[in-house]
Amino acid sequence: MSSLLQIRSQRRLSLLIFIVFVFKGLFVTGAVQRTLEEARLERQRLVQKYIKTLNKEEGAIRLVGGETGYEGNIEVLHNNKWGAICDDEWDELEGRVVCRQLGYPGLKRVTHDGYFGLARRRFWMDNMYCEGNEQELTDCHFEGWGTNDCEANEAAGVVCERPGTERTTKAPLLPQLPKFTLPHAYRIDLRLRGGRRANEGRVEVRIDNGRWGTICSDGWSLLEANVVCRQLVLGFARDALQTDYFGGLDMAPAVLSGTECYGNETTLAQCLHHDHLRPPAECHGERNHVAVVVCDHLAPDLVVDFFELERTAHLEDRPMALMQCAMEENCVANEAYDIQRDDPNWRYVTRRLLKFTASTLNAGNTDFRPFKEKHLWEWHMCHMHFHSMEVFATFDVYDLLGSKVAQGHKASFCLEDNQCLSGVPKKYNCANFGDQGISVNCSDIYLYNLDCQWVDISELDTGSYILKISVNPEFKVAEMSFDNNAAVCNLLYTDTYARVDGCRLARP
Ligand SMILES: *[C@@H]1O[C@H](CO)[C@@H](O)[C@H](O)[C@H]1NC(C)=O
Ligand SMILES: *[C@@H]1O[C@H](CO)[C@@H](O)[C@H](O)[C@H]1NC(C)=O
Ligand SMILES: [Ca+2]
Repeated sequence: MSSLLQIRSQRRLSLLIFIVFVFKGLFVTGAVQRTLEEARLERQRLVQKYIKTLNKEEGAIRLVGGETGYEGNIEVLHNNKWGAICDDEWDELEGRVVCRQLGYPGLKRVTHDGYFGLARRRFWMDNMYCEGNEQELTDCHFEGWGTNDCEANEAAGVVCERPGTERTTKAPLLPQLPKFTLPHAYRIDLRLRGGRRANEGRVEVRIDNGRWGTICSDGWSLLEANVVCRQLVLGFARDALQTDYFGGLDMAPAVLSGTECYGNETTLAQCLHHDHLRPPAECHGERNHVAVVVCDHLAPDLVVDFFELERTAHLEDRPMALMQCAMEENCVANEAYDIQRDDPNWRYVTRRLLKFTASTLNAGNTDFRPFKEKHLWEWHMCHMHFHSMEVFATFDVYDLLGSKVAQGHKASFCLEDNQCLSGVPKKYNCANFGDQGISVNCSDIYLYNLDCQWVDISELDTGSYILKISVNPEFKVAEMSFDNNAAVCNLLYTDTYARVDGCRLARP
């Protein structure tokens, strides 16, 4: 009982953060400059992978019985239970999907006949058939859950490429066509069609007085949609959809594909597209789906308060005995789990944590609301809290060459008004399944003394690093701008202290 009261009184104990294990070096170093889009996709895949595993979501997969994390027999989650996969018809096409789903750079080889041990659980899948480009194993064809004629020694496995090996070893998923801005000399017209109101609809483009056409929906995101809304003087994008709800390709064929904006362009012509003379050069989206926007003059705008970050950052050595909840929530580095497994005195081993307060202001003109509807929030036992967003914030440490060296920390938070400018009433409150959000001119604050509000840097050598804190990192919730959603700071880590300074606002 007393612990419950304590929880009520500690304002944000209810916080929940996931640490996602991002393997050292998986993000390839300096030499290879990747496009924003690639980085975004990679990050999204990793996050999805871990969220699925941690949330025990249908279709999550894991490797068991291997010596390293990137090899083993495969287990898949169905109906909340893990099950093995039978090796009948198991070959490279299936193996590739597994390694990709797990976020590894590629497949080294597939294994048969229980190479990594007997199947420890029932077989969930048999006679797998993948085409090779599926995002998840469950997208492949198989006999049906549990239908199999397999013995325990028929477990299917994989050895994936070691994380950190060069991406060049991996054949690109899709051929990358070159992209260009549209020529200045052209006249580019833009309109929305098929919507219920003037502020929504499929995006139609006319290039140099040609025919009106739609935009291929591949990669269509809030970044591109924001540019369309800006150009049409309709404000900001509230939604970016890939749909035929407002009429699809049958209403107007696509004239642009590969559209990719940074987000600060004033017209769609400044964004990158496939060669417009061969439209649509390439479109993989769902049949008949086109790019759609919903614009709005109201939008939230989260801004990271880096002064608070610089002021509060400090080190703490914390015994693992006090981190059991945090370990359950995966708020520690991978190595901590090895210690727990191998060292009988693990409770007395300490982890070194870089702690800081993260404060986020909503400087927009409407409330910031969580991505998930209230009925989809998940109860989290350890911190006794509901998750309202899969990932609200990430905390990453990079070395000076740009490689991520401390586990990327993904956070699933409770959002509320902790502090508002004078005269602004607090509205959102996490307690008692209250509504979550951040009001205009209010800040959501995660104090440094909260569980999981840290980066576990135990394995890091002392030296100079870059600390990056990002909110709404996947651009899942619409905002006026994403260029102020991250703070990038210098981190000096010595034997006795840590200092964070020189922060600037950036893009996640
Ligand atoms: C958008 O921002 C990027 C990165 O800051 C910059 O390189 C680019 O020139 C900007 N583009 C426009 C159209 O302002
Ligand atoms: C938020 O604060 C800004 C700057 O102080 C002010 O201009 C604006 O009117 C405020 N908005 C609301 C809704 O309180
Ligand atoms: Ca923002």
